[in-house]
Amino acid sequence: MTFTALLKNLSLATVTTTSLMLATAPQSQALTYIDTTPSWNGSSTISPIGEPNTATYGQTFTVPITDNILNSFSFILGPDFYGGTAPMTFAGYVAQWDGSKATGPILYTSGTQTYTGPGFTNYSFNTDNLSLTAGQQYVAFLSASNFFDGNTHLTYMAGTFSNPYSGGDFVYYNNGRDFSALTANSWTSTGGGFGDAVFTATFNVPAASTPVPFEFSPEQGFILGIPLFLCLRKLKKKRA
Ligand SMILES: [Ca+2]
Ligand SMILES: [Ca+2]
Repeated sequence: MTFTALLKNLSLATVTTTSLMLATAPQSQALTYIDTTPSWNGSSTISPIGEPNTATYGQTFTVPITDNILNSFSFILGPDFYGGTAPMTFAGYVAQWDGSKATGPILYTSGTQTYTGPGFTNYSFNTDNLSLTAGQQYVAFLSASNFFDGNTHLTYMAGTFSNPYSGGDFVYYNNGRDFSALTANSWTSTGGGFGDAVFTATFNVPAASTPVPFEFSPEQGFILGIPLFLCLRKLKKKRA
């Protein structure tokens, strides 16, 4: 069949049912994991975190080059500090890290969490596809600063006291109830001395644009088909 014959056989009905897939399938799997848990002995901890003094513990991390979407992060708290000062109320946060402090806006704030003890409790935060800058350092942290009530409430955080993760370290700030100090002043420890927290983070690639399969409606197909119909007629006349 020649190209002209093929054109002649192309009916308007064919045009009206043409479907086009414009994008590839979405990617939702986490592709990069940071996980220092294998370097934890199951009992070592850093303490104390909570009210009244050392209100903020965190871990700095470097965003992978292609997988720059943060899906989740986690820390482990416990056991109850000296057996009696839980509950410790706090929230989880993410912000950019400038080498000595959090900087810019707080990019993620969790709901209120309460450690009640007595054992270790894993706190995992779903950051809902938080888009970060590839290669840039950030800090994920837990802070009790916004939840002080005048009563001492403390616990521990699981720590590796080693350096399984090279893209960041455990950091802390004795910022008391002053949450704004976290982005204003250098933190008390900006890394190195305590190794890495027992910390996980998951990342994936930016979601591909949502697939947009579409079909021409009969009306659209008719309208789009008119120029083709005229073109075919013109072609037919020319050949005649
Ligand atoms: Ca308290
Ligand atoms: Ca480290």
